[in-house]
Amino acid sequence: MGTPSITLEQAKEAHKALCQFGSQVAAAEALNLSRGGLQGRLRAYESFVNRDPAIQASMDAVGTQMEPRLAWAKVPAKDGQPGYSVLLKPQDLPDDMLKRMREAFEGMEPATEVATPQHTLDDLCTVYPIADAHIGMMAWGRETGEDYDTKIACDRLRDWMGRCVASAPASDTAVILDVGDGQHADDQSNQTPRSHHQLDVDTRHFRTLDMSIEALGAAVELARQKHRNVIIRILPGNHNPTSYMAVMFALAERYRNEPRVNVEKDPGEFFMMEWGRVMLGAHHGHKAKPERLVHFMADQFAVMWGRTLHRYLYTAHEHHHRSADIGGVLWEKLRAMTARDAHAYSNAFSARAQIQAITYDKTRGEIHRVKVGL
Ligand SMILES: [Mn+2]
Repeated sequence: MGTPSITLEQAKEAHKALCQFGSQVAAAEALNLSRGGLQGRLRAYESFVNRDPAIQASMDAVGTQMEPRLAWAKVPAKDGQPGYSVLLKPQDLPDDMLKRMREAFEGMEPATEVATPQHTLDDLCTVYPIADAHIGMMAWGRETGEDYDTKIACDRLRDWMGRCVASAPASDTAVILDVGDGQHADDQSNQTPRSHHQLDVDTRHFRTLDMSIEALGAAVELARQKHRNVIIRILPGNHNPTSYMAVMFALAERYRNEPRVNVEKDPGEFFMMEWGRVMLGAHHGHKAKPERLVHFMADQFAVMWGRTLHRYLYTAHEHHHRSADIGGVLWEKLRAMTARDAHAYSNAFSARAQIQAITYDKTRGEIHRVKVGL
């Protein structure tokens, strides 16, 4: 330590000199000390006089008289118990620092539950589809026209969700729908799992998952300030057929005691929901063309199909918009949230990044839409 330890005698001597000479300047001169040196000994004397009896007892136990700045003291073995070392560390926070800390904490709002919004529109449901976020992807702006990395992706997700929520109606229910490829890589091999295409990744997979969970959690916090109920559904894509589970399980645990937030822990790759006379379906779209997905909806969810009049199917995967009426379903392929990577740029893909808030009325189907993008 840089500060030499002060003995009890030196501390007492400094106090005595101050009493005798009446000023710190005179006392320091008499003891041939700088004023700072004298003040250090006076502080040591104060700490000795005002010492907590428990601290004094523990110092007696290890055989020291003055509180050192920082020191290890050995307690010898006794009665068959092994010896151990104690770190003596003074806790001398000046009064003004304590005052400043108290003032800082006094102004801080405690963390509270998000209150249920008082006014929501019972017949409305707003879906926030987030397609192909590709968190963890790396794009170099000089090569692709736009930088992208994990931080940019997560900031974008929070910012765009905030804008969507602000402009959407105060619907009773919100669905945050990750339509697959929420993460760019499935593990640290940095290849697509099935085709082994090389991937440009920003960083460690651990960090990508951690930041993905935080960003989606932030999206939920935004949504539950406006909507009475929030449903979260995370679908797998071809880039993250396994790692999507980590995000899903983490969010399910995060909201396990929050009755207004329902994280769908569903092992299937299809999202299907009924809202009045509305049928909503979603799939990443990498395994079947939309026509087959529509047939599948009619076959597998025949009862829901029969009860509904307005039917919608969302897919993702190809990062550009396309839409068609297919046999009683309005199918829509969504733009991606991600920027283009080097592969997309070199293949002359030119789609713009976007997320949306799409609102459905129980009897009239889609009635409102917000688009947020670059
Ligand atoms: Mn995909």
